[in-house]
Amino acid sequence: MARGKLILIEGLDRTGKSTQSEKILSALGDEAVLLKFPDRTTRIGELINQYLTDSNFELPAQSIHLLFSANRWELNSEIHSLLEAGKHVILDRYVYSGVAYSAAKEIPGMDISWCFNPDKGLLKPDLTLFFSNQDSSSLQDREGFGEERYEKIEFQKRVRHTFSNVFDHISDPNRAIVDVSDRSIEEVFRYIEPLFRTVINKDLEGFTYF
Ligand code: DGP
Repeated sequence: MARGKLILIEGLDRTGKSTQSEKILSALGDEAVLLKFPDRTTRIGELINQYLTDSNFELPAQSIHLLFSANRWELNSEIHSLLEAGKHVILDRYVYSGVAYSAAKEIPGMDISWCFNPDKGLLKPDLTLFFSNQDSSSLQDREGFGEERYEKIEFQKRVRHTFSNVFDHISDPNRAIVDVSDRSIEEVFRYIEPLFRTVINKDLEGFTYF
């Protein structure tokens, strides 16, 4: 049986990643499953959720970084099995967010290479769509923005910049940038649909890893 394909939707906060991930899932129906990182439902995920939502819950930046990575590792064998069983797996965030949000903290010693290390060996997506917009200033007008730890304009600007450094560090020919500025949900979907359908129809053998 042909293996399923791993499709990653990555990007900046509030660029419509989750909406488009759901739309891909609807388009593929039973052939696909959608997983979101961080997965806040596991024991590790609960800790991550507490860190993101409770400003009094402090952890060293290195510790929370490793927890986010551990959260990806705890689902790695499930993702592997799903792909081997022929299911397509759609991921809403993954390794790139892991590296970019932590490296954007600019903590001495926590450079991109350090941040990437614990994720080395995770499955590499067959397609990565990176959702971007023109600037982060309009974020503060979005409903609910500011409720979680990283939802601060200055930090988001640093994350934007760090993502491009992360892309220079981690090469991947199967990555495309999707500029969502001034595009409706339907327009974005029309743009990405041929991209993920092409990958799904490919006959790929074996897996690649970060
Ligand atoms: P989300 O549930 O997609 O809104 O993500 C929650 C927040 O956590 C968001 O600001 C992005 C950030 N984030 C997602 N994954 C990681 C990660 O692996 N490491 C770090 N440091 N932050 C992450």
